Amino acid sequence: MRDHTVAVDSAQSPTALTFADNFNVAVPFIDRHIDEGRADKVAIRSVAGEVTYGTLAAQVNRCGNALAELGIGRGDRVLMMVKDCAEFFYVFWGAIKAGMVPVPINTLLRAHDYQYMIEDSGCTAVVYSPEFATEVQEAMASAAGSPVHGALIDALVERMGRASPELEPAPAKAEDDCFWLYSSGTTGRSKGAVHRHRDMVVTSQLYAVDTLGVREDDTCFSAAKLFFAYGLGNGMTFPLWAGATSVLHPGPPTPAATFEVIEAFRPTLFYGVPTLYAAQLQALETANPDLSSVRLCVSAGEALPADIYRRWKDRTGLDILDGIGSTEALHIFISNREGDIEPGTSGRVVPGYEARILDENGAEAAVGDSGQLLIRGDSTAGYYWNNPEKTNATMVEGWLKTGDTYILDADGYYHYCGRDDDMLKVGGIWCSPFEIEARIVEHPKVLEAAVVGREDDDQLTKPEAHVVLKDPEDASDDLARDIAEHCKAGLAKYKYPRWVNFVDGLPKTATGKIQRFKLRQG
Ligand code: 3UK
Repeated sequence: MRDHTVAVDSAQSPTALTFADNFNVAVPFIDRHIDEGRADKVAIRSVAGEVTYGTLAAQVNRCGNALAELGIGRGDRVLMMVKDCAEFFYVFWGAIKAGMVPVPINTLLRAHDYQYMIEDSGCTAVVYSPEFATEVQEAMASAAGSPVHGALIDALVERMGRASPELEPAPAKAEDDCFWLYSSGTTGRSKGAVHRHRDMVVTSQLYAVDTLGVREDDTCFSAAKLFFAYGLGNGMTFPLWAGATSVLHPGPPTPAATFEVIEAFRPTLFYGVPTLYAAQLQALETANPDLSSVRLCVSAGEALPADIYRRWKDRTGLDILDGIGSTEALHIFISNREGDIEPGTSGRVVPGYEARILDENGAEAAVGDSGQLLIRGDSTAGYYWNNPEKTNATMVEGWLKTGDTYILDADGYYHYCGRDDDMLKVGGIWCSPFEIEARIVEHPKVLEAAVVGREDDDQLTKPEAHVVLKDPEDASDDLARDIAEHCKAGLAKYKYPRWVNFVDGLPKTATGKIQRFKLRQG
């Protein structure tokens, strides 16, 4: 172990991690591989070509230097609206190595979401792929506060060509702020979860290596994008930690595209979300892609129905390991494992994490009884940026409230029972019913609306809208379609209601609050 790095003692259970006093996490994830003789090994594969660990380390340094030349200083936030490509790695690690704070952002969002994040983060720079230029530039133009430096990724890469490939890691401590990830809230205002230098080490070792079994000879392909905590681990930190190879796909993760990537790059590990596995199963009725390189699949983001697990296993012969993670925890903390799968459950606690289920009185729920899930572990975010109320409500004495209701059974498996709030997971991505309702009522024919989650034929949740029209006579299939289109035009596309029901009125409390539970099916 050289200075700046971390000692991994796998003889202990859970694995003990000891961090050097001066610890910049870019050193063990990027520079370590040069010392360990992996300079010529391929770190990243994609249609754009291959990047070795040697090139990666040099490009990370060039990028850190190029960002500094733009006037970005230590501690400054760099928002990233970047597609899955090698440059994502350069910006993320270059910023960290130079002491800046990268903030990967969901690239499916819209200008008003970005404007909020620019203002909330007080970022000095936004780095973006050309695909997102329209929404990002609109957001930068309307954002209040000091001007933000916008850097199109191509221009940054050009600047990197002139920058030095040497960069000393900025001094840091394992507990120092390192990067943020935004997590959606019910009111549509997202919260920046502030992660530390050590957090990616903890998830990579405890979940990826010790639980999932990621190895140096693996090739990882995550259909979930790098800007999600889930994809960030799957497609970047896990392969980098293990000295493995990552396959990146810059486009939308459709069934056809993911099959093509698997056939072309032959990954051994595949990471998806339940909605994708369901769509892939449907596509497999008429397609017969060669999936033989894959040894194991992972699912997270929302509960994987037992039926999808079984159909996937029957059709492909492959296991899917369902596990629950969160942006705040950074990655999966309860999971099924190879040889220990209980379909329809989230599995058991990942060694190194602790879980508690509390009843409505705050007492430990008995085995078999449902309650609120709290977890504790060394990868959880320290706080939400600029939001002490949410921090105090969510992070209590080292425990993280997940917002999920769970049952622990007598065999140690955790059964997901739903959310404690009204938030929906659609295709593994957060979706606030309030935000969709606010958009629907902007439609000129709508008086009011309530949105709830409804299970589709695959038992996966999608938004359903109950709409009261100003004139009930206007109700028609055409208007229902028009309302869905109106949502697609103004919101991130996955948020549109899949069903629009016209109703005479909405169930409300005496104080006028919509009683969503009365609108939910079953
Ligand atoms: C829900 C699940 C049942 C649950 C994530 C893996 O999804 C991730 O992070 P988010 O912050 O959402 C967290 C919330 O999503 N959820 C996630 N996985 C499952 N519910 N079964 C599951 N397997 O409500 C949780 O609180 O978007 C997933 C790794 C990293 C992540 N950030």
